[in-house]
Amino acid sequence: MKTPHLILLATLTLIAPQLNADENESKAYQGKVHSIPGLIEAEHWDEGQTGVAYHDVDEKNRGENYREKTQVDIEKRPDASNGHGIGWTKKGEWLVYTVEVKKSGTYHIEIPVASKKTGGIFHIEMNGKDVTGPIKVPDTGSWQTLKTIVHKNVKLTKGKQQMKVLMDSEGESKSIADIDYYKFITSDK
Ligand SMILES: [Ca+2]
Ligand SMILES: [Ca+2]
Repeated sequence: MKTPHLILLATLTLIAPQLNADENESKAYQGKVHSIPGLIEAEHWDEGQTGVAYHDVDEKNRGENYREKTQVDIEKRPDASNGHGIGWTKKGEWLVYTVEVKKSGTYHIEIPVASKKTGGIFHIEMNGKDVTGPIKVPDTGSWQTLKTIVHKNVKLTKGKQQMKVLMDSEGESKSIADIDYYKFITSDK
């Protein structure tokens, strides 16, 4: 009489790790892996649940319902690329983007940001390794004014990887920055 239980147990054991793997997976937004060099819209972080694809301190999306239900604060703004960016950023928040670096080398990143008063500090990791060091956000005059900052000397290794943008500390603005996109440009001749 024990056999059916054993079969059930064996079946569950086979299925369970797959379910967990799926739940804990961060997947490229709409199945499109971001290419580097290239432009990555800040609002196109990975699909996946909180703690996997993102962490946002605000319980609800404080801005626009641009994509699936999420805690991440998306902002609709006509001055931004793709008409959207992220806003209401707080210390401890992060976003994951599945990317493919096409060529190993040195890059610089152009990032349009907006901040009323001096913004905060964030950094970018690739597969858990800090590749930028602190990126400081200046006062751009208002939350409605995007200014492109350029972060240089970013060394990247070829291959598919997880890019993670981490909000480290808040500035005078009590936030880090509104961010439109991250554009990776090769610095190598
Ligand atoms: Ca937030
Ligand atoms: Ca954008």
